[in-house]
Amino acid sequence: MIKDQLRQQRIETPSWAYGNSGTRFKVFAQQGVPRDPYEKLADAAQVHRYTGVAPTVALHIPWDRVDDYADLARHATEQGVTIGAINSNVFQDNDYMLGSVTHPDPEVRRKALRHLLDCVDIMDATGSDTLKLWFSDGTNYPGQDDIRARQDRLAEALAAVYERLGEEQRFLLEYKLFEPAFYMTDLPDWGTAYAHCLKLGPKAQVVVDTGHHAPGTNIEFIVAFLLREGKLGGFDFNSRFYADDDLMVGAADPFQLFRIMFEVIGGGGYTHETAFMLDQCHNIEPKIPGQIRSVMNVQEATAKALLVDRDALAVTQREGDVLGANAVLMDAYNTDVRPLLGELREEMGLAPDPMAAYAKSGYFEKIAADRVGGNQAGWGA
Ligand code: LRH
Ligand code: MN
Repeated sequence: MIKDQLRQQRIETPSWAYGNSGTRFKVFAQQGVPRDPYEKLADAAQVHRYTGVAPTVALHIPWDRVDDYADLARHATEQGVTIGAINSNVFQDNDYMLGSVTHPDPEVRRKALRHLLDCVDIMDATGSDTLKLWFSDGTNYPGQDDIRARQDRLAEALAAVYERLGEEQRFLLEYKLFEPAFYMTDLPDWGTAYAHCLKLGPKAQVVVDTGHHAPGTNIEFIVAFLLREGKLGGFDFNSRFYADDDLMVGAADPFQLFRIMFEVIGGGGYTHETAFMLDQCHNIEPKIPGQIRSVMNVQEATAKALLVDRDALAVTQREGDVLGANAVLMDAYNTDVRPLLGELREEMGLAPDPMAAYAKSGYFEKIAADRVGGNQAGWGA
């Protein structure tokens, strides 16, 4: 039973995790980094090859711009993966200094909306059904712009994108507390994203990036609430010690990831309707192993959450047995699920330890030798 549920898991890896990334202080280049989206997809296919549960790859436009998106989708299929969410990018163009879809200048707003609609065209060309919208829009000083007017502009742009979506398509609206804006962010929290999505309709849902909250935020409460409302579209999984650190999911706080997956399962969200995406940057660690480890962290948290004895929990909760109820959850969390996952991988025809299997494959040595010259991929267009 639990193995069947784990075998059904689908985790989407982000194309940008395979490229160079860093901070404002330094982006460290690494050997063997892909130079184009084709090589990124080849690397992502390695993660699926050794974990069996990472069959889709999110793209980011223009970082993954190509002349022929249908050909890129064909290449993905040849590699054993498919293209997942299309991520828009209205945060790197000089014109967006004061905002993109919320910018005071209607000309700039039109330019930003044009990009969002172009991303839907790319969804059509690649067969993707999901558009992920994150806006860096915000202000740095009180009085810089009118908070309410910017919400009107945001709502107008979202409505235009919603209108353009096809029957089977949806968009996921991503919120973030701060950065790059440091006074007010136009989409700062789940409530603002939820309110906009509610007004738009069923094809608009909220994506929870686990690095986008104020310290101390109970993220699993947000998950439970959005699931209850049918407005949880998915996750950008990563972890952090301080801000939007984009570290490997489960690395900084594996217990939080377990609590989140516990609410996902309890709220009926452990389905393929929920997009379980990774959104991470491997600034100093090797990229493909970093993604494999991240997928394994999600598998482990999910296995532990699936192990919770919900009948026993219901009894202890009904009886107000506080310690008893907490113990039921901690028993599951404190269960070592690695042997179970090792067995599952073998039953799936995979090596029990994906990290060791990838390391032994020689793939890294091959790409380090082959990928000489050209421009390594990164966050630059
Ligand atoms: C913004 C964000 C968003 C992406 C970007 C790569 O912080 O989480 O999801 O577009 O990272
Ligand atoms: Mn994100």
